Amino acid sequence: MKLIITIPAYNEEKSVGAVIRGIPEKIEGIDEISILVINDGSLDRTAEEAKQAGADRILSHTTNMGLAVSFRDGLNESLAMGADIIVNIDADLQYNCREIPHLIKPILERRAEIVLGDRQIDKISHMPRGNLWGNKIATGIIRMITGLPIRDAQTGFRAFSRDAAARIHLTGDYTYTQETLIQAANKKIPIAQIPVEFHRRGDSSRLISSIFQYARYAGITLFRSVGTYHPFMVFMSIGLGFIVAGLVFGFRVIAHFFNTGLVTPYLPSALLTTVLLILGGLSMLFALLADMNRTQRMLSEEILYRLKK
Ligand SMILES: Nc1nc2c(ncn2[C@@H]2O[C@H](COP(=O)(O)OP(=O)(O)O)[C@@H](O)[C@H]2O)c(=O)[nH]1
Ligand SMILES: [Mg+2]
Repeated sequence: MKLIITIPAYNEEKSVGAVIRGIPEKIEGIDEISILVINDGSLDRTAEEAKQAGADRILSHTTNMGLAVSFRDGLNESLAMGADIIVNIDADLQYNCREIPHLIKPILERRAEIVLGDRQIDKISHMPRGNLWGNKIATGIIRMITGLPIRDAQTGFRAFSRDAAARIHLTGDYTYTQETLIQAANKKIPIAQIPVEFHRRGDSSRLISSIFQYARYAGITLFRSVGTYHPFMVFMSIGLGFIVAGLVFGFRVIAHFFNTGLVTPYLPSALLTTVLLILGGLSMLFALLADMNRTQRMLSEEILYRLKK
């Protein structure tokens, strides 16, 4: 069993070395451990510090591409390096490397293919109020979309089996946390959750400069993910919405038309009804097209899965 630990890092010279040195040298059930740092265009000594601390491979981007791209590259590189299990942990010492053996246990015992380290954000006092509520709302939305009892959808401390990593194809370029869960739920990949420690960050977040920016990007990612897997439902609902609105506004017009054959007394309503009904019909046609596109995506995903495997 080969375990690869991926560490996305952006300007983390102060902590990346300590994270790497904290990784256990031996783990029960694992024959080989490799450490892969994704150095995302850091302007400081992140790469040197990581190398010195014993990272086996450092994947460097020339410029800052963002965490989602780095995470995706980390998963794909790990698969290419022959990983059986992949663990992602942040470079900022907020998670405890000593907990890696617990995190991978459900995968070793074949109880799950993905394991989430639940930060138990209700029990900690150092998370800023805005982040706390942002996290709770985002997790609530993910629970609704996936139908799974996820406790912490934004955690960065996660483990993946080789098969799960090969099945997940990320396309978002800002956050990977929700997209992985939505895909996993759609593909019925079993997910386990274990409580983990979550410490205060020594300096400021590299990720969240404003909670509104995060909400905007996360919103777009969410909408895209749902639209990707349930386009028929999304566009049919929009179409039905237009048609119902059209019928409500047009009730009098239609009744009058059937009685007299005229719409002239209600010309503005007639116009609005026509527009709404056309939009509804178009949305429904679009639902059919999008559904065909989804079928194509599923076929492409199957090819990608086999290639990655
Ligand atoms: N590769 C890469 N990693 C990033 C980027 N931004 C943040 N990270 C890393 O992702 C992890 C989580 O970021 P962090 O700033 O701690 O986010 P927070 O814990 O949600 O506030 C850390 O290891 C960061 O170094 C980025 O643009 N690229
Ligand atoms: Mg952090």
